[in-house]
Amino acid sequence: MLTWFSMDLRFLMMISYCFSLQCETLGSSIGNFANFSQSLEIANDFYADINPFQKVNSKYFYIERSRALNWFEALHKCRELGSDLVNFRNDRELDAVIPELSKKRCYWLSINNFSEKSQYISITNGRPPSFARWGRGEPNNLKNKEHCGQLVAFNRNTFYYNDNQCIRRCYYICETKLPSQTNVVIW
Ligand SMILES: [Ca+2]
Repeated sequence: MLTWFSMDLRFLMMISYCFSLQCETLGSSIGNFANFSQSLEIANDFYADINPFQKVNSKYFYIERSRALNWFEALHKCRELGSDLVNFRNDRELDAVIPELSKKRCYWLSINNFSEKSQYISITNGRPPSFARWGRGEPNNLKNKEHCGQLVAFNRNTFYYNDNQCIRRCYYICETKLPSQTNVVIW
């Protein structure tokens, strides 16, 4: 009786959440209560796995650690995760993420100067960044080929912003306020 009651309760919970959160494939999930996992919109009172993002202060960041890409590929990967390339708003945000980075690597940011050479804007909101920690003499648009913003540790010391060629391969950082879709498990 206890088992049946538990299964019924789980079933009712699943139905309830699917109706309220517009479960995508309810039909395929019925009959597999023990490991029911679906992609659902996050509810505030609901436990949600934010993987692959990690929370740093009030934001969620994803730091790519395995594959370097050009700026366009990096942007696409962030969009696939429902996020954008990072647009740090202030020193506090940047300094909180720096300990997670490798000084041997570069990381793409959201800023570029595609539309106007003298003006960097963020692809995240189409506006000039409210914060930028450019390295000394940067952005220098070396050989008139550098149009994408990256984070790099000059001389493997401290991380600064630098403009570089968008086709260069760097790792990248994605940001989102809250992952809009994630895996939720109901036991
Ligand atoms: Ca440069």
